Amino acid sequence: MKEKLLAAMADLDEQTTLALVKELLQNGYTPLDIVEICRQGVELVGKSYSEGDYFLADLVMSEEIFKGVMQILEPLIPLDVQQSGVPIVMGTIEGDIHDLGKNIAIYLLRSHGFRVLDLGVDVSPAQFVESVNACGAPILGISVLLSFCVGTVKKVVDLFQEVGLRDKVKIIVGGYPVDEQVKEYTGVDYYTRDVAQALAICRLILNDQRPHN
Ligand code: B12
Repeated sequence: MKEKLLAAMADLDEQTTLALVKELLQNGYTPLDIVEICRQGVELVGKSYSEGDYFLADLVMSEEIFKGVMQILEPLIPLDVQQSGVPIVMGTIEGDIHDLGKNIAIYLLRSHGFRVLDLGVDVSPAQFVESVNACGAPILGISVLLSFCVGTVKKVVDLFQEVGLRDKVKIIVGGYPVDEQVKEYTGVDYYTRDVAQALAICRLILNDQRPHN
């Protein structure tokens, strides 16, 4: 069933995708398991696009289907009403308007009681620095999907260094091109393409005492 969902996402078959999501839920899969399968599905869409088999309209379609999946899943992830404490600042890097992954990461963090300040997409290095400085956030999450925007992530890190705030904030990057090399090049503290790991990293940084579920 998991493979069928992956294939339906990759084939941009909306009806089958949504039906399978419901079926998987009934069979005990968690919303997070399903998000991960769908993420892999859209990754296949991206691969077909880069190989010339799919067009831009197909990328847009994959976004629509993913949103439909999230509409089913979101009500099942209870939002912790006691969102308190220091905020985590999050945004998509300048030049990049991809936000599906960022929004999922934010939703997951909020659903575990973290306060997250969402700066949206196309966020400049100066905006990131201003925001972290203004609210004293100990964590900054940057989403980057376009490889050519990785250099701008480095600019964010350099700007924090320049204004003397680098040691006040831990920076995590997430998104399609992130890996150990991107971490080394940009100078960020952590990278992840896995939202569950993102949650674990934030807990580690804040030494969070919330119950782990
Ligand atoms: C959907 C999509 C679009 C949609 C975006 C809709 C939206 N609102 O986000 C649209 C159609 C608008 C789009 C446009 C473009 N896209 Co596009 N897109 C994709 C696609 C298919 C899926 C991305 C996605 O949403 N994945 C699903 C999410 C859930 O996964 P994710 O982002 O990785 O996020 C997960 C983790 O990484 C993590 N995470 C993400 N962010 C963060 C942040 C933090 C802090 C943390 C902790 C975790 C975290 O949590 C998420 C949940 O697991 C990818 C293919 C791919 N393989 O990723 C191409 C892809 C990213 N796009 C690509 C391109 C080229 C473009 C365009 C330039 C196309 C064009 N010619 O115009 C434009 C760029 C527009 C711009 N300026 O940004 C390329 C990038 C190639 C590259 N190496 O740079 C890709 C890889 C496709 C390809 N193979 O060629 N795209």
